[in-house]
Parts: sequence; C-alpha cells; structure tokens
Amino acid sequence: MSAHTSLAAPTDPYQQSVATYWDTEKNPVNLRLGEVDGLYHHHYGIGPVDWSVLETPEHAREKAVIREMHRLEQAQADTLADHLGDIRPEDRLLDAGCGRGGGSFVAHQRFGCSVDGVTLSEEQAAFANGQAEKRGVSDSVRFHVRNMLDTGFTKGAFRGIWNNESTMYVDLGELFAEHSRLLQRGGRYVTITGCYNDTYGLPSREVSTINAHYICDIHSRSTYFRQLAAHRLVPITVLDLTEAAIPYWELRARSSLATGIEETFLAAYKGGSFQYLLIAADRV
Ligand code: GPP
Ligand code: MG
Repeated sequence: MSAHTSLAAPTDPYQQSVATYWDTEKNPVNLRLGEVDGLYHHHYGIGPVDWSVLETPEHAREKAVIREMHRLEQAQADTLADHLGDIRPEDRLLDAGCGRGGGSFVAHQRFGCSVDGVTLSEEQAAFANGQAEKRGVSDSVRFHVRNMLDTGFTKGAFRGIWNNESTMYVDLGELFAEHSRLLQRGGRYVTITGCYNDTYGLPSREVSTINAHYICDIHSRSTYFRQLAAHRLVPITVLDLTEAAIPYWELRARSSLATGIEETFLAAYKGGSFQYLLIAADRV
C-alpha cells in the first residue's frame, strides 16, 4: 500500500469536520515554530521558560520567542519518547494522530526504527510525507490517511504506540481496543493529554471552551484509567505535567503568535479543572 493510502478515514460527519479543520489549519504558532528545524509539532510545551527572550532587541525578539516556544514543544516530544522504553532499530512504532509528523521524526532519530503515522487529514499526511522525503527517511517514516480507531495494520505489528494530544478526538474504549490489538505483548503505550479533573466535577467552562476551539471532547482522568484497564494496558508511569505546562502558555500569551486560547488554558490549569498528564502503560 502506498504511503498515502486512505483506509476507513474519516467514517462519520464528526470525523469529516475534524479532517477539514486540520486540512485547512495554518496557524503561524505551528508553522513558524516548525520552520526552526523542520520538526512540526501539534502539541504544547513543557518546562521553565527562559524569560530573557523578552529582553532581546526588538528586531530579533519575535524570532527568539519562537525559538524558545519551539524548544519547550521539543522538550515535550522528548519527554514522551523517554517513556517508550527500550526500542530497537528493528522495532516498529505507531504515531496515532501524527499531525505534520514532528513526533515521528523525533522517535526515528532517537531509535533508528521505522515509524508509521496516521491522521485523518490528507493535507497533514502529504505535508509529513514531504518532510520525510526532505529528511531522506521516507523508507522508514511513513504517513497515512487512516482512522486511528481502525488502522488496518496487522495485529501485534507494533512495539510502541503513542497519542500526543490526540485522544480527545476519539472514544477511548474504541481507541484502546485498537491499540491493544496492534501492540505486541510487552509493548508500550504512551499518551500526553489534557484531561478534566474528576475531583473538580464535570467539565468547567474553560474545558468546554477548549473543546469548542478545537472541535474535540476532552475526557476525564478516570476514563483513561478505566479504559486502559479494560483493554489489557497496565499503567507503569503517570506524570502530572500540569505545573510544567503553565510557563509555555504564559510565554505564548505574550507572543505575537497567540491564537486566543491562551488565557483559557491558563485559567483551566490554575483553576484545577484541567490537568496535563503523561501516562505510559504496558500491553499485557
Ligand atoms: C494542539 O495542537 C492539540 C490539540 C488541538 C488537541 C487538544 C489538546 C488538548 C490538551 C486539549 P496544535 O499545536 O495544532 O494547536 P495550536 O494551533 O493551538 O498550537
Ligand atoms: Mg501548536
């Protein structure tokens, strides 16, 4: 099958609307950060900000802020890869909801293995395959227009699978059933995600605003653990990255690339209704 194979994606009007969003998305906060080194991420950043970038002379300040935001997003991608476990060059990895491919290239660089990325968006898959050509890795890093709930890949084909901020577009029971099918026994699943906090209650106004902004459906923290347990996925690491996520949003709110959702994320995190988690689990 070619790298552009369309298989069961999208399957309903909701998924079509998500595909359209990502087919037409051209936010400078994603494209200008990606231009820094060709790794285009569709997730947020973590870690302390070097606030001295705001003191950069004016002609160079925007560029310095972009580099700093990209550094924080790269740190997030590296943290996810840190939890994939012992991946060998002969192993195969799946990037579920791969966007423009940044995380797949990070994993390939680190482990030297082949990586498949799936997205509902034809534009994202074509962009990411173009990046793979440019980087000379198109034999090992391939992007497909496929539905992560029904990928068509062979049972047990993967040593590792991750979702980097993409689980909020799908039903977790259906997603983990497919991941469980695709992972080898002993294989590793990792997600970094925003979830709503069960101790707060149901979704806050801020969580609902984030859902409306991206056309997604943020799940509760408890839903993750219930659905992992129901699908032979046993958590080995859980990191609460909420505090580590805040500086990125504070810098982004002060940058020329702000999209308007920054204050909502800050209020959601600081108000305790929303959490940014890394969960790693073993397939048993
Ligand atoms: C960011 O992608 C992630 C999502 C759209 C999923 C929602 C994530 C949550 C944690 C709720 P992006 O990098 O394309 O977004 P932006 O354009 O805002 O930078
Ligand atoms: Mg972004």
